[in-house]
Amino acid sequence: MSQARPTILKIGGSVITDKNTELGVQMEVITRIADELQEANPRNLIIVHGGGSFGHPVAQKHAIKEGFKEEQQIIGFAETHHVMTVLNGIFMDALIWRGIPAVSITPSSCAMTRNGRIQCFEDSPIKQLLKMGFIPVLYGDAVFDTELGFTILSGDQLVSFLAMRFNAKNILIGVDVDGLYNADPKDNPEAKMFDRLTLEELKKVKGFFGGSSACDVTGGMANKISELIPAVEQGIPALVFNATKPKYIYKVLKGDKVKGTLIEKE
Ligand code: ATP
Ligand code: IP8
Repeated sequence: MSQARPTILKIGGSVITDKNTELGVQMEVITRIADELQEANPRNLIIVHGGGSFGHPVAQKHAIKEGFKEEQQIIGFAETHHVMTVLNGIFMDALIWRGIPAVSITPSSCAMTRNGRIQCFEDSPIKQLLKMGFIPVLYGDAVFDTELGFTILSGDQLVSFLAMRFNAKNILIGVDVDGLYNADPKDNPEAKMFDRLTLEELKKVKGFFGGSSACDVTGGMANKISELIPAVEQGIPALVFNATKPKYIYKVLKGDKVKGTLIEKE
């Protein structure tokens, strides 16, 4: 029997951490998300979480994304990877102690990039996890790069890559705003949200999507959207929604309608 098409859920660092405080965790949000995952009891789900106030400030301090240039960065790479494992541990704790069969997969141990783009990825453990009913959990990480020595692999690149590799049914992108707007809604209260965008429309409005107001080495919303395009081109729909809102993760996993921006091929 062939494996059912998985859903890829990204939980943004803006959701589970406080991006204005280094190593600040949004514990209440993590707890609530774990409760919602337990209640939704999803099958065929891959979760990817972002770096927020854990990965980004450390990666920025040591210029990890730019690659290896000097000896002092070596400890910086180790620290960046470590803080991501700490955040992942906090998230995993909340899932495991609720009886959710989630298993953490460390990107730096199964992926290598070439100039920042995934070049090889060992997917057999994820295939096996899905086949056996587990929920694989990955995250943006400091990874090894064949040209740069090392770099940062964003959770957003991973989401799109996994969606295409596993022929996902859909992509759900949880962030701390309601969807995609014609300007950053945090800077502009008049900004208008898009309910639905086709790829053609998305490409026209791409310039509206900016970075993150907090420390972010992977390009904020603008990069998130660029990463999504190849997966949507393959016919995989993506929904950008607010994962800080109670019950939203539960509803999107159940296929219920929530406020957000749906991106479809046409
Ligand atoms: P992380 O990279 O830590 O995982 P994330 O994936 O949760 O973080 P960000 O990279 O911080 O999310 O991107 C989300 C932010 O993008 C929002 O908080 C918002 O302020 C900003 N943003 C910029 N332009 C727009 C726009 N046009 N529409 C919506 N959000 C936007
Ligand atoms: O938050 C970046 O992943 P993202 C992770 O998904 C690091 O962009 C280590 C900065």
